[in-house]
Amino acid sequence: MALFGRDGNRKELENLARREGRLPPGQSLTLKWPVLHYGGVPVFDPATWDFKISGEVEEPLRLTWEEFRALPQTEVVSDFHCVTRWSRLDNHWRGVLFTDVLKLVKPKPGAQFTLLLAEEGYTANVPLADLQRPDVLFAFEHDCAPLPAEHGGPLRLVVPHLYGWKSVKWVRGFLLLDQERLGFWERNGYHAYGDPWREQRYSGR
Ligand SMILES: Nc1nc2c(c(=O)[nH]1)N[C@H]1C(S)=C(S)[C@@H](COP(=O)(O)O)O[C@H]1N2
Ligand SMILES: [Mo]
Repeated sequence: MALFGRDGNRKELENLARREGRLPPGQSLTLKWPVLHYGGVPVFDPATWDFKISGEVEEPLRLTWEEFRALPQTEVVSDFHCVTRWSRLDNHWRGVLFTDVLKLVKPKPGAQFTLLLAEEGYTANVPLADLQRPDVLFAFEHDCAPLPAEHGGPLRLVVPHLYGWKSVKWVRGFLLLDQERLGFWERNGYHAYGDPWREQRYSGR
């Protein structure tokens, strides 16, 4: 059920979301859209931007911005949970499903893990199977508008069922791996998997 656009204050909506099982433990509802990231906001140049897939694939792939934008598009509505305890519900995303991107390469049999690669060296690790869910996409629109640069524009990953640090902003590609390789926050004390429903916030796995 859509909670946004209804009458009521934040606390009422939060109670409703909790009753409906939409808020993971220890999270509170925000009606705003916080901006959260490490480092600066990169400048986007469509002429030089590319998206690369390599690692455990038969042939590495490189797509230009034009080629990426020509891929089939999908809309997904999903909730977003940040490890710093805010959740934003009913986000409308538009972009390319991870599975539609993966179709363009031939993963080697051992490929079970991924490392997402973003501007300025930001990375996040996600098991391949978790990205193959029907609500995981590379998004370039949010709530029917181009994704603002501070929220990851031109392109970000959205992984609704894991904490927000896995939803890599300014994403530029990914590695397929036969062994787990930890990403930026995961090496710095965050949980390797990050399931908000099990409160996998920090360290351990
Ligand atoms: N490249 C990059 N992506 C990132 C981050 C970051 O520091 N760098 N922070 C993550 C965290 S912790 C969260 S909660 C979300 C926040 O997304 P938002 O700023 O659009 O709300 O982006 C994630 N993606
Ligand atoms: Mo976060």
